[in-house]
Amino acid sequence: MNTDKSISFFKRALKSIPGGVSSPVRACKSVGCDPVFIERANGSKVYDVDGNEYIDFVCSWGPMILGHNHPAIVAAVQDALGRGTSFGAPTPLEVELAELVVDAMPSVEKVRFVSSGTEATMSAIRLARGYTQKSKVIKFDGGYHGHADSFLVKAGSGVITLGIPGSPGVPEDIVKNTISIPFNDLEILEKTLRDESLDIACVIVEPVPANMGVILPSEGYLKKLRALTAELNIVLIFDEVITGFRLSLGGAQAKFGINPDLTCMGKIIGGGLPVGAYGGKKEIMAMIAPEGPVYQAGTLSGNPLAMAAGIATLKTLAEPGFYDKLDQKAAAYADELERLAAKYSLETTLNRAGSVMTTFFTKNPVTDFNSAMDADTNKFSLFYQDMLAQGIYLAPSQFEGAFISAAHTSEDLEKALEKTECSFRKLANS
Ligand code: HOZ
Repeated sequence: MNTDKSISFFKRALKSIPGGVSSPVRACKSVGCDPVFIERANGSKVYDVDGNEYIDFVCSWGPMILGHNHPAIVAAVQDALGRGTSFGAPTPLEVELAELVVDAMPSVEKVRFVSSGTEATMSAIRLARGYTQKSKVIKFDGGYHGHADSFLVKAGSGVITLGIPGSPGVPEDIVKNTISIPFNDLEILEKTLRDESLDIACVIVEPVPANMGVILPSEGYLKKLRALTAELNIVLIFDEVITGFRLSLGGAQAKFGINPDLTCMGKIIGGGLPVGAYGGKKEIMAMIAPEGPVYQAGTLSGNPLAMAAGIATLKTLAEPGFYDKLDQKAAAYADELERLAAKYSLETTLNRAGSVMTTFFTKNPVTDFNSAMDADTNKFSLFYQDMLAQGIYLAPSQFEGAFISAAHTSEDLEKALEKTECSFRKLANS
């Protein structure tokens, strides 16, 4: 595969952009590759500047659940574009998307739009602190909630991928207000939450963690988390930036039947444009300025192009049978991946939630950060490089998910399985 143009763009990018990248492909460093530069995408495929075609399992790291260039989204954005790109003022589109979100997400009574998932999570914890008048934030080891200071404690995603322990620039004074505990451990959870000396304002959790690879909550774990936080007047925040509109139209909360107090959204809600949102109980949301005293702002929040893309996406996702079809396709694909791994006696564990999955290169069950860290990242790097060379575009990290979109055809998935078999065979013989 010729990637000369990507190589030359990367050299050029290194001169003006730190590490040559702005997006999550900074993780490429961990798999010993430089990123390919993308020229365009359509449906289930992305095309690089050298004209190579890839079947895309990154899906822009989650948002492209309908595939690239979905006609409804393109039409909606084009229509909005003709009327102006930003007003810093309310629009009918903003109200329509808010109503769609409130209808879809069981626990969300009111929603505020921002421009990224990070903005949503950092605003949500400020709100939780303002509402409870308490200070500490509980998160989970390997949980990733964007890159605001408070979350860069035992964080997932690029932080574990690049092996960064924390981050210089985050003051100790801020870090001391974040407590990170292991996911799926009920005993530590209860002990921590019941410790009155901690002054806990909120717990923020990805209900299905997907930034240390996909991890499933153990039976009853989220239910217990909800019960304890309700009992102890701690605000429960679901970070549904990945799971929202992915596991079902109502996200993980609808899937598991658990209502958090606040929900953070991003990715799919913007249909590929930069949108985030946070929402929840009216009583808590009433604390946000200008209704209440908790300040939060953003010139481009509620941007009309992004709102239009979000509306078109959510309306398409609401079509009957959408998630059943997508999940069945993903389940069948995951079964085949597991069959192939067994055929070549590879030690892997596949975790899947609906249409997002991770194949960990370890035979042990992966239930939390520590067990995720058992995965053989060298093996993953070889696998990644070989798959890329065969035209299969995966996230360049063992600790991310592979996304299936509505645009993946059975031919795409068969082809991806064929290439996977080739890679697995090589790994088995290496
Ligand atoms: N949430 C993104 C993928 N899980 C990572 C964002 C980033 O690394 O920029």
